[in-house]
Amino acid sequence: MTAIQARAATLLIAALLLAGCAAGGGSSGATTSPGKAPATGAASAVAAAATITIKDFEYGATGTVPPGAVVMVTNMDSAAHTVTADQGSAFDAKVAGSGGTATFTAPSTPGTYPYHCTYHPNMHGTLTVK
Ligand SMILES: [Cu+2]
Repeated sequence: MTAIQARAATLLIAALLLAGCAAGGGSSGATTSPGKAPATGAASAVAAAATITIKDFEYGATGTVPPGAVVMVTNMDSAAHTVTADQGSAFDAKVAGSGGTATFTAPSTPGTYPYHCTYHPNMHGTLTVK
């Protein structure tokens, strides 16, 4: 191998390494962005993808949220409530009354997640992750 060939080979390896790093960084960034809900118009990554408003001991419409999305809960009742997954420990948010708010992270696995209030077992809602 001549000196020129050796140098060319070194440059080629360096270029491949750089390309590999750039591709890796780009793909990891791309995997996080689909988690955001485009319909909400949220400008910030920390903005809630969905909101559940509790009023008169009823959960407002939750709609569908992306996996791992941040869901905000607002409680308009004077009594405290929770948003607790019926099965497992997928999520469990306690929300103080009189306009209190709390956030929880939606499960990363798509599916339908029924939830309830631990204080008022007659309160039920459903969170859809898709
Ligand atoms: Cu309650």
